[in-house]
Amino acid sequence: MKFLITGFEPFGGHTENSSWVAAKEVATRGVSGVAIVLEQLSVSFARVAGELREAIAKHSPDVIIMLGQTTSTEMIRLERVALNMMDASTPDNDGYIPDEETIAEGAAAALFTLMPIKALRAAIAKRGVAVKISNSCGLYVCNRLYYEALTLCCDSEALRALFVHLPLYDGQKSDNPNNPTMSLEAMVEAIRVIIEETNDKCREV
Ligand code: PCA
Repeated sequence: MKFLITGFEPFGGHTENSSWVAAKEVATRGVSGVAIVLEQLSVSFARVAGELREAIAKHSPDVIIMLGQTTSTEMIRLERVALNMMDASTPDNDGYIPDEETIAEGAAAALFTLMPIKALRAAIAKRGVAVKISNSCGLYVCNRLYYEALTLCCDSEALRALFVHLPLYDGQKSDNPNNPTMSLEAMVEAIRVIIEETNDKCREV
């Protein structure tokens, strides 16, 4: 199976994005029996969907694992749902601030992942990494990306996608002393578990 792992460029005044740091580390270490390709995406409402489509056309993955950073969690967050809405209070990296804009006119208000998030949560927790299922991916660029990915999954029977929000990693602690962090090791472990479990489940079918 081929997994496309995406992470984001830095945004919001951060010099790094934990999602890209973790994505690179997962790709470097690899997972046995699995092909992993990596793409960095822009924190841009206007460009992120096109970048995802290009990455899919380039790599033809079976599974897309999208990673994003959030300062508001100390746990890995497996995102269940993407909403057909863009709204922000801070600009994206193009300087754009959407005000309750629909992503796709007339399309579903919400799209759900078909990945087995409860089984993945259990598998990650078993390795001792703090994890939870989240029912809101926010309304910022991560949700915009997830809505696109889940739309593409509706169009293609075989494609699966999951968005995972990560806390800041421990290397960002000194720049963000008031936010929770998680060790890079734990994040990489969680993502590798997601890949291993997904690969195993698909081989059983
Ligand atoms: N997090 C943002 C966008 C890029 C990222 O890493 C989000 O949660 O929407």
